[in-house]
Amino acid sequence: MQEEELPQSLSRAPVARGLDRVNPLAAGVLRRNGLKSWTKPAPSLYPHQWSWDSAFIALGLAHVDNRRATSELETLFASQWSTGKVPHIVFNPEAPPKSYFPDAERWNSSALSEHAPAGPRTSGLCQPPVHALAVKRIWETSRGKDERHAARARAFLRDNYPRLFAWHRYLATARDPEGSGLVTIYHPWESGTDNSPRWDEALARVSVGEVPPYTRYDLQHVADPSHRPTDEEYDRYLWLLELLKRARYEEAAIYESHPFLVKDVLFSAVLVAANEALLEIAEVVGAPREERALVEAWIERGRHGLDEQWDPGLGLCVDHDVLAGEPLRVRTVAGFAPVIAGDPGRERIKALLKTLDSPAFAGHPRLRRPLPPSTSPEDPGFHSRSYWRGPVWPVANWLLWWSLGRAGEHDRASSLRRETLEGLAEGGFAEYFEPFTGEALGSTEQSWTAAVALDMLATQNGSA
Ligand code: 9WN
Repeated sequence: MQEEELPQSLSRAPVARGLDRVNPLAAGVLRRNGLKSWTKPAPSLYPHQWSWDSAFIALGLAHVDNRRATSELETLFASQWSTGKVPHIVFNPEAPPKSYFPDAERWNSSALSEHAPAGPRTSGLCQPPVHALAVKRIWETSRGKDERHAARARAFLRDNYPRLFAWHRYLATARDPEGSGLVTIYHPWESGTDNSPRWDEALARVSVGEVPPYTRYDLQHVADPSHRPTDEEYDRYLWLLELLKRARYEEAAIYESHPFLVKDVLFSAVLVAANEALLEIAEVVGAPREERALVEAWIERGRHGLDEQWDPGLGLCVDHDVLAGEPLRVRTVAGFAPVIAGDPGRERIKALLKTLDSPAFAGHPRLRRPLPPSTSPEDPGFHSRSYWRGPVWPVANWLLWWSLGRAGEHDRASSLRRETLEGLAEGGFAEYFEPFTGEALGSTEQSWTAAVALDMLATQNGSA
């Protein structure tokens, strides 16, 4: 992809002065991280293909290189499991040795599960299903283009609808045997917010057994180990992985004996939003009526499930520990799940905006910018530099911005967009940012950070 290929429409999108370099710089990050048909999440920390990163990357690429956006998702979906699961990592056989752990050998999924793809090697987990939102964006950005473009996009939708449907069906069934409308995760890595204090209580209940020896490589790619999860957290992550392997990644066996089963409200909310996008895609491709009815039922069930998780005291939605039968009352950005799922009703929106504007989140007086920290600075689990325990993540800002725009909260959405883009103009395309100083943390040149910037620049209120 060449920077000069950027479409004219992007330069017309109104942005504050001084932000005009963000667009070509963001496109440059995606170009440099790009491999043959997909994009690394970051230059060295993440050398493989990650599921929800790819969805965000495709969403951003849709504005600058539609063909590359489609190949990003096609490469990912080529590794879909026969159960419908889209794996959280597709391993890059050409990644330098000892660059990321756990590697394909540690997961060993194709040997352990008949459902894993035979060719590409993958992890045994999944991540939030942003993919249908990206497919929808690819469709939207092809509109108004020449007939060749539009025909290619239509064919892409036709090919991908069944894969998306199978993916969502997997989540609505295997991951929700209770029919609660909420997705169960087996590991904090599935949430995408790995070391968030959301999981502390449930993880503390897991008694860790003998973990085969391992070496972490992630720490060599960041300036300071405090940006990443601790060794103690890694022991727990690796122990859960051992247990999933012992269950041969079989859903029923996992559900019977796994010590970490949590209903994740952010994951579930993304699924509702993705199901809405899937309905629109179903319309375009003329999908069977029974399938559309199922998707509609999943949407309704998802919203109802989220409603049950509302915590009036916190003014947020909270996760639920299936095994302990208890809510996990932690104040994190995931608590805004109802607005991400869409249509939560006026009262709920009002309560969520009140929380968002309060000192618990974007109204905290010491913040560098009024952007929500991943964990509330008022929560005991808060840590301003540690990964999902406090730093501001542009990708989380994108989710809120997009959702608020969809809810008709245009002023809030505009302010989130402006602050996010100005922060990136100032600090670059880092993975996450210290909330009080704006210092760039984690990896530099993070692909999804660049991708959400491209989408925000090209889009005013959430829809292209
Ligand atoms: C584990 C790639 C991924 C993101 C996750 C983020 C981080 C991996 C890690 O990086 O997770 O999956 O090694 O820390 O938490 O959201 O998809 O960018």
